[in-house]
Amino acid sequence: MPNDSSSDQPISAPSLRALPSPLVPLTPLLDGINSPAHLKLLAPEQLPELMEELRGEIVRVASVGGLHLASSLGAAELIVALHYVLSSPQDKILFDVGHQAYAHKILTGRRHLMHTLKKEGGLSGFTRVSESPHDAITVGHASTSLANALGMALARDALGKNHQVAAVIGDGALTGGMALAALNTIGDIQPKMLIIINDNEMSISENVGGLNRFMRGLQVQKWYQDGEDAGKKAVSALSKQLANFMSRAKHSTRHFFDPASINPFSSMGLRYVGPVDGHNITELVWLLQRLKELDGPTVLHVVTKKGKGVELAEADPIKWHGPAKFDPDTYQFAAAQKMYSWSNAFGDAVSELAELDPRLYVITPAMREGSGLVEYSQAHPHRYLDVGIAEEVAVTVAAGMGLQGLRPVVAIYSSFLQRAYDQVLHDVAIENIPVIFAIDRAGIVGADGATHNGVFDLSFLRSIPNMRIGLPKDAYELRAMFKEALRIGGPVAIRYPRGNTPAVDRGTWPEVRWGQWEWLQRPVHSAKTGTDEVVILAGGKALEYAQEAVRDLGNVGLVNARFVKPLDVAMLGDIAATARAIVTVEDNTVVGGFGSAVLEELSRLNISLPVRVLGIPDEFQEHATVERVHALSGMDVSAIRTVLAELGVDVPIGM
Ligand code: HTL
Ligand code: MG
Repeated sequence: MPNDSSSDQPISAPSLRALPSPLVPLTPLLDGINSPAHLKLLAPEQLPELMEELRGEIVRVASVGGLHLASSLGAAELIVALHYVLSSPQDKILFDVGHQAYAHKILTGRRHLMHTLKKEGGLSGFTRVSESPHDAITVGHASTSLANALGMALARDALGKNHQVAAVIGDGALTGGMALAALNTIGDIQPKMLIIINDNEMSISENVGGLNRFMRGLQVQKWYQDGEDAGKKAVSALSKQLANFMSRAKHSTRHFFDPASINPFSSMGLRYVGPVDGHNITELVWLLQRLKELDGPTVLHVVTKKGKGVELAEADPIKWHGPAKFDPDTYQFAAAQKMYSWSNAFGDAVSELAELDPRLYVITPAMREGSGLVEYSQAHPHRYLDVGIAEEVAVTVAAGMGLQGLRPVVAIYSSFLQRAYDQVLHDVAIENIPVIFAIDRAGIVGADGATHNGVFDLSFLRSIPNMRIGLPKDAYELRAMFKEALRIGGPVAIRYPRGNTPAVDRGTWPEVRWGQWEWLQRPVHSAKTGTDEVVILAGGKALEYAQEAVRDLGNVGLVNARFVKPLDVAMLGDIAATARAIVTVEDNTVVGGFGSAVLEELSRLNISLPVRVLGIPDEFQEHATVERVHALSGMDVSAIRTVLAELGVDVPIGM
């Protein structure tokens, strides 16, 4: 990973470089910037031109697909202004979620590595402390920046330093409880810091929540006050007020520009400034130069457009939040085949189940699109709730619904459920309340890397009493499990991976009994060794690998271990009584996961036989393709075959 502060080029005026190809536009200003120090050499009048170059660069970088284009386009001016005015890495600039920070990466010495974003061995899609001294925090999950910034500001004061701490937080991330709780403490403690709200009215989908409504109100009121030529007038009016204010009360914590009669930020003791146009680079620079001098906490409310500068992205920021591969000149997508994802399988299942069961209610913490719920939300608007990026709230709202006789389904990504552990345990499980957890992106997710991998849910859920956990092998089994979950009640988790699965016929509802495993391949007794055989136990994504691994191995048993809690104790007992060895495979950490559950049960049965536990090792897995991470983790097809060979199975070489 590059270490920018040590590799900074000697500071020189921006130079013109030869074009690598006639298709690549000239970027004379950007070419001269390898660190924020170079950026500061530009005159303020050059910044608008730099923005053009930077936007083109971001579009080219993101055109390979799977990158956060629209958010990074929207935050570009803000990032340039912050680096122009502050001095990173001495001043700390924190990005909430970190998905909007491509301009920051480009300006801090990583431009030449942007083509490696989210690829194996390449740059992270978010900010990472270990990647650059300019990345103040390691992120990927939302709403952490304000508490982190508060900690840094307090550390600065405790250590007698005097740098600035600035957190950039989106209106979506601001809906998270952690962000709001941090504001509460910041208002109380009054540390010197900048809180920049990047308000684009969007989370991944349209933003929700009372605070969001309040901020809309601020905007409307502001434009109304300022009359026709809103944007420009707003900022210059503000500039005048700010100048007056500064001369009058330099250290006051009182708000000086507060268009709403009741402003929750000012009420909490935060100096509120805004709303201002987040694409007017000149005004942003002017404002930040002044705000950075103020004592106490200042909230700067910046209005931006998600996808700014690219017409299509501005018009459809949901589609362009993380677009597939596109042509950077024409913005056309490569004609992609429509695939059926696990999320689609879930969306179809709940849409149909809602017709059959009036108690069903689906809750999402800001992940309508990713969770496959667009159709459901349109078909059942009165039994659908988006709580914003507030996983804890999603789970406890479900507990309340469950207590009142509904059958809530919390649609949640595995890694984001980590946020709501106590809510699952305390609010749902103790009273055995019927809440179904539809856990998407379970297992390795690939390009989003360590922050987004969902490899802990089996471990942290199976330790909770009353919890049931199932891993469907395909979309039919998923449907069967949701139907069964509605029948049995209590807390039930159904986990499925990122990626595609064969489509199902709608209206088909196979049956499954909770806790019952399934033989997929019974081992043929081996005359050659005279012993009973090795049996593989695997569920979900890991089962795909296991099936492939035993395709030509008739003497190895394979079980669809589709329930991790409870285990199929009867079947496990039978297998343990006759098998020579057991291999477990799971797309979860091996620490406390499925293999651990099997070992615990064998211990209880007082049976000892060789058990090999394959899964994700006890380390954070970095970004790479899902298949590569599984291979590196030692749980893919070839790893399974290697273990079988070690256990004495006759495995043909060359597969
Ligand atoms: N829940 C949590 C705790 N963290 C994350 N990151 C998500 C869900 C998923 N997520 C994102 S980006 C994003 C969500 C919900 C929207 C953020 O909206 P915001 O920023 O207004 O803060 P904007 O895109 O610039 O509008 C990712 O996982 C990347
Ligand atoms: Mg937003």
